[in-house]
Amino acid sequence: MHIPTSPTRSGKTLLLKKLKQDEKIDATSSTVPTVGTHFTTVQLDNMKEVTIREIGGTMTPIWRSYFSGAKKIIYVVDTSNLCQISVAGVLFYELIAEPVLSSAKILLVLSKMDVSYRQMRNEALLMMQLARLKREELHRDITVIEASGMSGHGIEELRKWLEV
Ligand SMILES: Nc1nc2c(ncn2[C@@H]2O[C@H](COP(=O)(O)OP(=O)(O)OP(=O)(O)O)[C@@H](O)[C@H]2O)c(=O)[nH]1
Ligand SMILES: [Mg+2]
Repeated sequence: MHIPTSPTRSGKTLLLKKLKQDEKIDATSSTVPTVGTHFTTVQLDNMKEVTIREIGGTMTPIWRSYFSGAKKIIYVVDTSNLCQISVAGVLFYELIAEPVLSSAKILLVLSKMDVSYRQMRNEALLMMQLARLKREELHRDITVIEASGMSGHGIEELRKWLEV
């Protein structure tokens, strides 16, 4: 299982920390950019464990080499920074068009919701042309959630998605 990214610091590491619940997170929390990839094991409610591999933002040029065998993909987009949405959209398209991921379940996480507005979320989806992608890629199972590793918003939803 992987968490690919958009090129800027979209919030993957903080989201995983929050999901793992092993550290208190508040406004003073900080992360360092993930160098290469990083494995995190998360305990789910149904006594199962999942291992998630974060693919650091700098790894997108070679992220294909990590795709084979992935059953679920979590793609994290920073909704508080619309300047990088078009790049995030292109990479997302690359992801869903990838043949080795044709049967993978895809979760699109709109992150940093604590510092973005609802209108920005709608703009982000429009700019990523999600409606069109869903129409044209009907066979794809794409779920969208809003989340924040800082406030914990959406973490339960993310957990549920990992459980099924
Ligand atoms: N306000 C706010 N800031 C966040 C949130 N998530 C992450 N950040 C901040 O955004 C920056 C990048 O977060 P990371 O979690 O390291 O991002 P990343 O996607 O893992 O980045 P790379 O590993 O470089 O690909 C850090 O300064 C975080 O504190 C969030 O939900 N809300
Ligand atoms: Mg990271």
